[in-house]
Amino acid sequence: MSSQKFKEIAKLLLDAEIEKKEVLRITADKIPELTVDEAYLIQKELINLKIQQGLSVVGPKMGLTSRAKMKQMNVEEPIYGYIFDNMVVQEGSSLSLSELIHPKVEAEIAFVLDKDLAGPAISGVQVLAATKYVLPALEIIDSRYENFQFTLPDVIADNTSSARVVFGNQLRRPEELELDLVGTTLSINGEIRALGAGGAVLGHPAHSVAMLANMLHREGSKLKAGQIILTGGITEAILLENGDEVVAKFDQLGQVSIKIT
Ligand code: OOG
Ligand code: MG
Repeated sequence: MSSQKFKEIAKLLLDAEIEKKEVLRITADKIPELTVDEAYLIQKELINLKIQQGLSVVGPKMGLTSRAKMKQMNVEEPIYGYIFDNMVVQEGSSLSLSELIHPKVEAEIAFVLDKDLAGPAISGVQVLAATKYVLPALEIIDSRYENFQFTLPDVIADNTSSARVVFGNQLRRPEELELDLVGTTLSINGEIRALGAGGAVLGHPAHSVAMLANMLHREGSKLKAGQIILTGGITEAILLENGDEVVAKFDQLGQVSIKIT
């Protein structure tokens, strides 16, 4: 597959995001045999286009790290993508549905490292030793594909559906908590729509960060101190509707909220 073809697909996905128009997934027509490695090359082209437009990376994210998410999306493998500065929405503020295609929300635990972490054999314990803070987050995902349906390579190319993120204001040291036991509820308009615990994410959210460091190593890159890293939805994602008041509560980590208008 030529790099020109990858660039064209990256541009198509970026245009879909900017114009808020869904597109047919790549494996349905353009490249049915797209591999995971090729999909990450398309993602890299997409990331480069965003950087050329003046955007900057807030941090990498993991996706499809919980059973609930894998089952919901019918994809069985964790993936990674990137969050950009223009995706960050202030905690407690509002987000207009008109900015997005068919957004869904998920509750996640985020990490901030105080040391760089490079694979290939990083473990959860090493992640915890390199972690400065953990904090709660809401991720708003918005696949650029028709009906939010895709295969593993499709979603990787589409920067893992990244669209918006809301970070909570409370920072905690990781040793103050047992992150796998941190209970989480995701409520909309006062009704709990999904719930789980940190351990739903690969047994412990630190394992997700370790896996990310090890996956990045394969392409010669690493996790950097100061980046905010999302570890993946604890529960299935919930489709957003106009007027929704979304609140994710995390035991000992506080809460994060957003209003959908
Ligand atoms: C892919 C992104 C998944 C997560 O936290 O699992 C993700 C998707 O479900 O569209 O961000
Ligand atoms: Mg997510």
